[in-house]
Amino acid sequence: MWTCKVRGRLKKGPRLAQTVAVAGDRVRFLVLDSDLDNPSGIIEEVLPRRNRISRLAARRSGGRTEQVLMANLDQVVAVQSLREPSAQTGFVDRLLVAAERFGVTGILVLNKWDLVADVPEDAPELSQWDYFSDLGYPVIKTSATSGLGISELHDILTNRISLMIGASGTGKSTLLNVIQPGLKLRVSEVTGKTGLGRHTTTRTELFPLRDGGFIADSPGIRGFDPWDIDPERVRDYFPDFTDCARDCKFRTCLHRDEPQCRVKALVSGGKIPVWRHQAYLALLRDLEERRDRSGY
Ligand SMILES: Nc1nc2c(ncn2[C@@H]2O[C@H](COP(=O)(O)OP(=O)(O)OP(=O)(O)O)[C@@H](O)[C@H]2O)c(=O)[nH]1
Ligand SMILES: [Mg+2]
Ligand SMILES: [Zn+2]
Repeated sequence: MWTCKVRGRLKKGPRLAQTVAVAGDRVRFLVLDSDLDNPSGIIEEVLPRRNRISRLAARRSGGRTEQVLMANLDQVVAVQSLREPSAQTGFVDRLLVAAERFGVTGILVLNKWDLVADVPEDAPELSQWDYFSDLGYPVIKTSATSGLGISELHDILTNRISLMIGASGTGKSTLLNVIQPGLKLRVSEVTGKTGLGRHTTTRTELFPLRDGGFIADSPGIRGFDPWDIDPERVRDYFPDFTDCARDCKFRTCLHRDEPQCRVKALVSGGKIPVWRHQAYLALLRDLEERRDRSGY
């Protein structure tokens, strides 16, 4: 494996230095040392990206900086744990929007299934996830402890380039260690008091999979504000809205306050869950506010 630095001049410009070269990037580099044990080089050029997964960088960056989490990927795996920490659909809705936007396949992993063994499968907190599977997203129920869903996860990762993403402590690194023990990724327990993770993984790193493909493990993130989406376009990235939107009275309907909106009718009728519509409205509002604030 070649250890490379990024040529200084590539870091100039409006973009965050940390996203000049990210996991999954293809680069051209100059060999500095071809010593077999520890070869090194310097990155001269990052080749054009086929696609990417990006979010808005932390607020302190001024609210207008893109943070590219990974480039040139086939699929993004949203990892949620059902307990310790508890799951949030809002995160999944937003990540799937980013995936739809850039043509990346979205997959949902519900981990720590062993911790909800006594909860009936049709309890709302568990059955709500079936909605994503009805929409066509693969939903995999896993437990790193019991082995549930591990072979399914292994198979969906094989021969593809994927990114594992989710809150700290959901078990991203643990799952990868079970799938491929040689990875020996560092993991740690969630804190007892708050039930939150400890941010054990500190950078996004890409690993080859034994049976083919590549997997990137990434540090836990709390929120996900998708990058580069117009408020007027966000409805197009909710596949459950796009079909029925043809029956809204107005072609420009944002499914919010407009009269004779088919999406709202389906929400009232129970065909689209209220939480799903709420997630859409919250994202729409965020994107509008962001545009008002920063003027683009
Ligand atoms: N009960 C149970 N615990 C699990 C499961 N998967 C992971 N854990 C535990 O959850 C804790 C956190 O696991 P990590 O793999 O470090 O979580 P992570 O998502 O990589 O966290 P960050 O690197 O901080 O983002 C560890 O104590 C794991 O043993 C599971 O399926 N069931
Ligand atoms: Mg980790
Ligand atoms: Zn509508």
